[in-house]
Amino acid sequence: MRDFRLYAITGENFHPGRELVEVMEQAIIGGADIIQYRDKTSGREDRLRKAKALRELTRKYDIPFIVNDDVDLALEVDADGIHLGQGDLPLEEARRRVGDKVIGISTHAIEEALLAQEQGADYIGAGPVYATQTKADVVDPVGLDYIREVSRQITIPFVAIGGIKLGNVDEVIEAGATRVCAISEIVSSDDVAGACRAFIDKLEGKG
Ligand code: TZP
Repeated sequence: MRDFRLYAITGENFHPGRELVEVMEQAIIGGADIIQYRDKTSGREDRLRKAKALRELTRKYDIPFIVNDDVDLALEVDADGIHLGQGDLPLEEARRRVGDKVIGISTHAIEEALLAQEQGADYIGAGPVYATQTKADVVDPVGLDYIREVSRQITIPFVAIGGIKLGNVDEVIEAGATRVCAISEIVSSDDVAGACRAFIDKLEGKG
């Protein structure tokens, strides 16, 4: 898959009154280079409409578009890939359905990371690094040690996720992450593009 640095995921509850597509466009303008549509609350029609709009947006900027959890939706809008949690569709079944589209897998332990890699995941999410309120069923934070472990043992791309803020991302990078993902720190910002630029600066060692 095409490599990336800053992975922005949608989180509409963090920006009431602001349009989803506008917020995500600001994220892209600020340097987010992959976008995931994650939505645990909207109904089918809304989800289809939003996913189509984000597909259009990401085409305009030529960056990958990933859909969380919903293979049918990913196929319907011709997303570039799908992101699956440990409790979602098994990777091998997802691969049969999406062919050579990107498959990302959330992992919380090195055994899960190694298995995802062996089964042909294109990238893994590693986290939650810190406690986060964003994900309801999230497991306990895995901490920076997990990031160190993954960076030593995993050869496919991995992205650190969970509670990552501009104020703590330095230590995540120091632990070995070269790609980070954030929801609340990006989309709740008054200056979404500026928040992304600041993340990129940190990833480039300039922050
Ligand atoms: N998966 C692991 S933690 C998390 C997801 C989707 C939520 C990340 O959100 P935030 O606001 O960046 O902590």
